[in-house]
Amino acid sequence: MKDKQIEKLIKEEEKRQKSVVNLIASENIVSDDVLKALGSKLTNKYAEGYPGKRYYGGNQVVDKVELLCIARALKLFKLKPEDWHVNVQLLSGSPANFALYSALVPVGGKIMGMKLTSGGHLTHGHPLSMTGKLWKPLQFELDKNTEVIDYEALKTLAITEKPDIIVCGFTAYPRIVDFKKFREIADSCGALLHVDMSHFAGLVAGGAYPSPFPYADTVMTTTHKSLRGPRQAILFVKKDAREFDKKLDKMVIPGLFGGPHENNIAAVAVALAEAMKPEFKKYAKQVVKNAKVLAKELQKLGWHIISGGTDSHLILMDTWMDGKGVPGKIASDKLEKAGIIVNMNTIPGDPRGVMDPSGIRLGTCAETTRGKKEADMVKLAVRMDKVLRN
Ligand code: DSN
Repeated sequence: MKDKQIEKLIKEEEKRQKSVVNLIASENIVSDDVLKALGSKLTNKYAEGYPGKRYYGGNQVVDKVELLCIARALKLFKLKPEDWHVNVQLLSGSPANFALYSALVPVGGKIMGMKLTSGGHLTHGHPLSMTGKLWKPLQFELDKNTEVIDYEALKTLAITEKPDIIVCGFTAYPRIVDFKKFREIADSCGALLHVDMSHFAGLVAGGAYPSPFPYADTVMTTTHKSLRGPRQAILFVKKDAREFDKKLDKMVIPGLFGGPHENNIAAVAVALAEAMKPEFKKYAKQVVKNAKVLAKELQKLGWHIISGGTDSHLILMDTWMDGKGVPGKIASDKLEKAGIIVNMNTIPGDPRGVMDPSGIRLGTCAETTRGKKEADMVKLAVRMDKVLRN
């Protein structure tokens, strides 16, 4: 590179990434092919609009890129093009959720989603997010004793409050979600069911987590977490008389965004093809096996694992334990000093608060990409326990 300053920083970051154990649940390590597509000359092209309907000239090639990405997204999740419409232009999860609500929920309508402190996301209607300002938030929490979703309580809330849309999806909920029950709850109050599968999309693709598609009206995923692609998002909407496809595409452009990043879209296409390979199935299953072992070992060492374990790549660990342990921020700092990267996180009903929470969130996607197996998780748990108790 001619820019030596940036070259040096990129090298520094590469070195940092190599030298640490990465347990950030939303991160992964992409292939060289994904990086090549991201850094390709496709970045030079403006392509406002959709394949075959662009505002600028010269889109013969990027049209093929975008169509290939869409076809691969459908194939990976076993969807028929006559049943599902796909938009691959969204840059990340938050703008994708925002675009979906903007297209399908009237401003002032109600969004029902899991509270941030229970494992939901800001864009599931948190009062500080625009999704909780432009729409009325209806936030639910987990059952205090079991630390899992109480579907009966959700149904009562839905029937009483009649949300326009129910968001099912999480950034810090470790368990399998019962999509069928969510569908029944949505039907009981006439709401749309939107699944945000950003965290577990790769597990769905690899057959290690149930698919939400038989139940959802709309599905969003980011592509950079368990799916192991570049930073981008995909929106899937059911194709039927409700015309979600037309409403969504019109909201994305001209409603909210301009030119899509075709280099990102190409990189997503590469990741989707990688996720179709038999190795990816093995990978997804190993991600879950590793998380289960790590959770169990930490539990054996005396730590409170929220909900008693995990069914996915994600573990929520209460490090504070009512004052018997350390707050999440201190736990995260101590681990970082020891070369283990995690993020502090609230736990359900957190007594401490969002900026100084009681726990940490762990994930096994990145370390599984590096080839780590169950025995490594046992050692890792012992190492983490030593650091946290020091
Ligand atoms: N920041 C992502 C996560 O870590 O889960 C969600 O936006």
